[in-house]
Amino acid sequence: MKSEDIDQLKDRFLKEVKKENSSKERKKICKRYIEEELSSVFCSLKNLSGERKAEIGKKANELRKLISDLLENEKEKVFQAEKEFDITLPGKNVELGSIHPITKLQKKCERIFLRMGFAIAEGPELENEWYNFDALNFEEDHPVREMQDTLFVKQKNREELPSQERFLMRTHTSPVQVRYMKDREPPFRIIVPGRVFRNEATDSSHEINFYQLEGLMVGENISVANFRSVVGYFFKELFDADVGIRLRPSFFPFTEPSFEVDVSCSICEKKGCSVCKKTGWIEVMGAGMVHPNVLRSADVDPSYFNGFAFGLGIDRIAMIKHKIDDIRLFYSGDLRFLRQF
Ligand code: FA5
Repeated sequence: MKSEDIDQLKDRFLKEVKKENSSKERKKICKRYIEEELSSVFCSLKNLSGERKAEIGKKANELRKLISDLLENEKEKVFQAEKEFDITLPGKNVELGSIHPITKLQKKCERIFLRMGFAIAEGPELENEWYNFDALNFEEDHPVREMQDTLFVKQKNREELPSQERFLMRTHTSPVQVRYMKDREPPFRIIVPGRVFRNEATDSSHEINFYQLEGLMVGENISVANFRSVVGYFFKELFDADVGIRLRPSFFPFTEPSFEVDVSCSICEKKGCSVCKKTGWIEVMGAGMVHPNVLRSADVDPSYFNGFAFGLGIDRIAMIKHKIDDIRLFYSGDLRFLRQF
């Protein structure tokens, strides 16, 4: 080793640090030169004769001091930068999102039913035909099974598959009735909030994707009066007022008798508008006494147990509650709309 080798090492080092803009990288270079390059120089000193050892050792020490000072200087710069940070400056604005009005309402509905002793159950959005239709007593040729109403999943040789293996996007939350009852013993008191899908033309009160809240109460000697009382309490709590409720006879294959529940239209105060189709009433749920065949599908003996079920349209309730005249606004992603909740 010659004294010029140390000069060359110094040149190489200075070139490298000058090229680097980031303080972090400059610190890395300094450390590398001290820990690798210079330490191998110091190691090889022992093989040198006295005079050269002293000359090269001195130069190497000078170079180490230069690099260490630079390293200290870089550390100081970072420290100064941190010290100069003004803690009195206003913070950066973090844009917070908010909970969607439908989710907010769903949570509110859940809280009311929880107070009445209902439990919350869930089921899959991708459902099979057996749970969505067969188990709920739908006839093989029921019109809702048509492509116009239901979003079916494309499957190879679909027609040949059993209904348990034919998939669709659930058209309602009712399949969870059977899913829930199947492995449990009555009595049951559950609600099932969730997203459902229908293949329909949209308008101000119909969406292709919307939310329902299913209710199911099964036990001994349950009556329509019990149902009327539960929904009466629910709507009173939800609207914080006595809204008008009316039950109309209807038909669902999975309930007998069946009814449609309407609440008075708060958007037009019953004067008639496009949402209530000029009737002053908005249909918000389908309901009825659970059909014995549904109980049988779930292995519940209908000679001992009976009950009621209902399916509430959460979007429709949100429209009434917030006086919104078009359901499509909920799914428009328009922040001007969403920021109002
Ligand atoms: C049903 O879906 C039944 N499963 C409800 C039910 C459950 C009946 C249990 C009996 C026992 P229906 O298709 O009527 O029923 O829908 C229920 C509610 O969902 C309606 O009252 C309405 O509030 C809402 N709804 C229906 N279609 C749409 C749509 N396209 N967009 C928004 N909300 C809808």
